[in-house]
Amino acid sequence: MKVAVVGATGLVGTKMLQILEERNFPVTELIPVASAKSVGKEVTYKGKPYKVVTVEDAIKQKPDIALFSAGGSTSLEQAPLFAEAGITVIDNSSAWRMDPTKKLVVPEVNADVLTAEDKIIANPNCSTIQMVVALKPLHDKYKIKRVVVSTYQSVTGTGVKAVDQLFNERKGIDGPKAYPYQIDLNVLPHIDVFTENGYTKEEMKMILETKKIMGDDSIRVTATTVRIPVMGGHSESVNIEFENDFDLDELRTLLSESPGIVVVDDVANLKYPMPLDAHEKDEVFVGRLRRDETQDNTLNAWIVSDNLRKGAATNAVQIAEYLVAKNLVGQAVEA
Ligand code: 11C
Repeated sequence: MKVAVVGATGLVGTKMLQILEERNFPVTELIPVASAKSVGKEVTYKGKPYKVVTVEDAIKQKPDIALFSAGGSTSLEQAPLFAEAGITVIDNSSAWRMDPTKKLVVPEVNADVLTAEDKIIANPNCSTIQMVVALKPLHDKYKIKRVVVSTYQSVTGTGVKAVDQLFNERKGIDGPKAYPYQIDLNVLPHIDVFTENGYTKEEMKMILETKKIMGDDSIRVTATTVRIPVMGGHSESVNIEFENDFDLDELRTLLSESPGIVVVDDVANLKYPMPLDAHEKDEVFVGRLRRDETQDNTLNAWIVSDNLRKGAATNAVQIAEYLVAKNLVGQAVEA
């Protein structure tokens, strides 16, 4: 596969290169792409330097797949140029996620919706991805009625500027701010912009994307998304009400046998998921499993995952792996 990575110098783009390499994705040619100010810079893949090129140059080289992590407006403008040239785009921005003509995919949940005709495929928001990986087996078995989620999100979800803000504040250095307030030693109940209904866009993403990925509009979701001064990964406290009752041990076993999930739930030995442990891992870690004793058929859970990996780059590469495995991409499909 000829693979272009658009936004190759950003936090997620860099992680995409790392994950393509780690998972030994069948890259025959790598085409790193970035904005004009990064063209000519070099990125490293499998120990070799590659020069960053423009979008136009990348399209001329006709990659089979383009992994996009270049922001919503760039994606709206440039993903169709790739798609029109027959290149399959897997886009990490929010640009196409709720477009009814585009698939929104988490491989463990709904890879089967993909076809060779899908030329722009949307990668969901990080906080949504880790939640639906855990929700899917539970929904299949017990049928979810309602989800109440509060998040504790890493500054890496915002990007390099936010990571710099956190460490500058920690060292007492004045510098550019990614957030309207100090993030070190603080908590901001505010991720992305506020919308008319008082929820933030991040909260609305969790609500709407969950229904689309799970393929079930009847699941009611409400969310509060919060930024905390942490790297490593996003954490989520999730209250899940089911139509049917569950046995807690059986539910724990079900989760531990489901794809992409590691159950860490041994409070007697102080074992529970934490972003420090999830960092640089591809799985979704689930723990603190317990009954909500105030309501029938209801579970409390704690879900942690590395937002740059499963929440972004790993999920995108897994979509690409699925397309390759099912022969839905590349020369063979076009011939
Ligand atoms: C955050 N979830 O942690 C965001 C980052 O729609 O892909 C990813 C935004 C997105 O700030």
